[in-house]
Amino acid sequence: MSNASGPTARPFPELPAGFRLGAATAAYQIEGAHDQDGRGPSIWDTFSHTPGRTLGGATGDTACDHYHRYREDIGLLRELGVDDYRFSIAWPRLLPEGTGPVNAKGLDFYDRLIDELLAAGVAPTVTLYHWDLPQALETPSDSGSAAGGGWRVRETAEAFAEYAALAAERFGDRVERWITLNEPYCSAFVGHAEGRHAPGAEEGRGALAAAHHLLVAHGLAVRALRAAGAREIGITLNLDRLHAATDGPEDQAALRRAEVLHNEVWTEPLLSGRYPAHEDETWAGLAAGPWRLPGDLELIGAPLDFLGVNFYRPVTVTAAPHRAADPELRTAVDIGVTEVDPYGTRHTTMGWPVVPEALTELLCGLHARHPRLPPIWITENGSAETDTVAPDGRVHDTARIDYLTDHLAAVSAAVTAGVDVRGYYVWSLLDNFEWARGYGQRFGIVHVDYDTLTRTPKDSYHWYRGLITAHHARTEETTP
Ligand code: GBH
Repeated sequence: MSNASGPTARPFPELPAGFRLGAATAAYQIEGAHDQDGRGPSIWDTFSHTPGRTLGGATGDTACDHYHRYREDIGLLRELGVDDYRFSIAWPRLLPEGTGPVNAKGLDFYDRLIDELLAAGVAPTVTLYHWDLPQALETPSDSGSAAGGGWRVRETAEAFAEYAALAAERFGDRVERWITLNEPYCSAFVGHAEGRHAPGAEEGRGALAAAHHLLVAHGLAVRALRAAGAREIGITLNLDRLHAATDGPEDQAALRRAEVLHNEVWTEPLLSGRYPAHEDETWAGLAAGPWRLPGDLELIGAPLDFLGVNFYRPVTVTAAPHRAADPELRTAVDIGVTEVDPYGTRHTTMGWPVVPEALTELLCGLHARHPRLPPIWITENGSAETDTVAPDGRVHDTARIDYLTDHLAAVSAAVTAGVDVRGYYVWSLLDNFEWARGYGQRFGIVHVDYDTLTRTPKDSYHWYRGLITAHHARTEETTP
């Protein structure tokens, strides 16, 4: 396609007819209104309000105030012309205690959101869990009925299935795609072993139990969603395209350990119905832990309609001594691996190297390794940049336009090579609360001024709009 694509004047990447384009967000990162209309607290409220946990003590109390400004934000989506919008439901808005009494005002909010999206011609893709576990499931309140323990206990997976059933019964007639979990790797390991995400724990066993219970939660939710007649069901993983720093045996062994921890702990049970075989005690522990019950792997490995993949950057690893003194932690994330950065290329403000071909390689690798691979959706891809509103009132984020152009071309190359990729969502519609990094990282194609909450579409927004228009025109030409 030869269309000039705006500020960088590079051609738009060619995508197959019918390929769907969208944008993504997550509840805690944009909604705010953390204590309004009956929403219960989540582990991210607790974590962000704990001193020292997030950059500058940032919280999601207000965030982008999307809870009150969703009509304006849907207007931005309509103007943009996206096919799909991926957002997450805040579990503690529907069920303030995680289980038990339902909050009608929470259901009403997502009803209105979904109806307005449909009126704007945008299909909803709903993530059920983007990290905001109801606090009552982590530590029970005096009045609460939950047992506590969070993802370390099986009851949380059972509560998740009830929540999934509630959401599917209420919204299933209007939701196109359901994503059970976003990046369970982060929930299990960043949250329970590294402690950099909520609930901020540094436990080996706890992290392994959480990993298993998250997978069980996924399996139970798939069953509940199917029973409620949900349309398409999948899960979103942050899979890594990994390299070893050298060909030496130690780095190659480190690479294998990282492949297991970052990718195979998730892809093997989900796509092959088994835990990865590895000599390392970690994975033996995960597979044989007391948390595993007969039938779990069949449940976890039930067929999916799609696999969501979030991709930002490749990772290169080298062998390193264990960092943790605690031997229990060594059986979880501290696997004797450290990241190095040999990438002589541009880096985003996250410090992440920009290497688009790594996305093609990741997708082709998945396709080659998994005979049962369902269709893939890129459910997040994007770039954090230093975006400021220029004197002309615009945000000239040409580096982001380059990033998105190159990664869409990388997806297109994977499709050409035979990988079944159905859609691509930009992370993110809005600048938002970037977890432990607070408001210091801007991923949006729309700028948010956190003092006034003014939204300013960046140049990348206008570029994406042009790309979507051109893609739709081309799809109409090729499909009678
Ligand atoms: C995704 O995570 C998330 O789904 C999304 O919510 C997020 O906004 C987006 O990517 C961009 O990061 O805070 O310094 O401890 C991607 C994987 C894992 C990247 C956790 C940041 C924490 C680094 N993320 N990691 S730090």
